[in-house]
Amino acid sequence: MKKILSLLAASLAAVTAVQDASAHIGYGGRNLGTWSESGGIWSVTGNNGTLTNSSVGITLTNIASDFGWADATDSDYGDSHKGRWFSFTLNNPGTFSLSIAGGGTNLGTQAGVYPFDSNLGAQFLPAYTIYRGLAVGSAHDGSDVSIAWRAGRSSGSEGALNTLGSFSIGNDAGDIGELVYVGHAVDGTSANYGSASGIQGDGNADGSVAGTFALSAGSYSVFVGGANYNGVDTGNYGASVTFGAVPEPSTYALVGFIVALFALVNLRRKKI
Ligand SMILES: [Ca+2]
Ligand SMILES: [Ca+2]
Ligand SMILES: [Ca+2]
Repeated sequence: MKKILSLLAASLAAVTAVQDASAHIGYGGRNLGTWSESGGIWSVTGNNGTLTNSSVGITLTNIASDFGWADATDSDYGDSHKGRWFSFTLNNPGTFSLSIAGGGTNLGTQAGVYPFDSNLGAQFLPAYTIYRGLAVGSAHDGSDVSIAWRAGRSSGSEGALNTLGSFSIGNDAGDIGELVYVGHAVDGTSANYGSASGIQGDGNADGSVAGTFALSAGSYSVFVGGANYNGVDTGNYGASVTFGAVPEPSTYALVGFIVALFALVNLRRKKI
């Protein structure tokens, strides 16, 4: 039985490797979960990674470049496999935070997650874009439908990926779907992510970035990539991705209101 299990694991790893090599958009191993809210409490199912304090954390050790996100902010777009794709589904609307601790150095086959070290050279400055919707199965930049879409937008495009707006990408069977831009977060300043208009950096290129988004119910894609516009490194960077529900301010407001009400009632009782 053990042998069969390890054989299964090996074939699964092989399948994953093949998928990576053919550069289709895939979410395998990077599901941030299906989230449901009841009475202000969120529960999550189906997630990869670990669940801690109502947040799902997934560690990456194989982000394919240090420039993938930034290179898709310009007029010739970018390559959708120069980063990593995540998915999540919300059964209810809510406010969610997504943070990335990057900084992992490019150590090739020894890639892993290391703390950001300002004394080191090339490191991973993280950025991400959230899109509403999931890519159609086996979508890639080079399918006929993707190329047709790209040709209508920009001549000589590097791919279909647009990290500052919506874009469409399809598969070899001719299926195509749109990923609808929701928002982005990026580490650093224009000194690293370039001069495209509309980018909102966090002002400090320290290998980490975080953002909070009010999201409606539905399925979402997240592209995580490097924020070094002039980067050329196609190595293996590491990063930790953490996603979780943020308590609604209205909940705090309601609690505050109830506390104030009790105080008022108590005050009145004392007066009587
Ligand atoms: Ca580009
Ligand atoms: Ca480029
Ligand atoms: Ca930062």
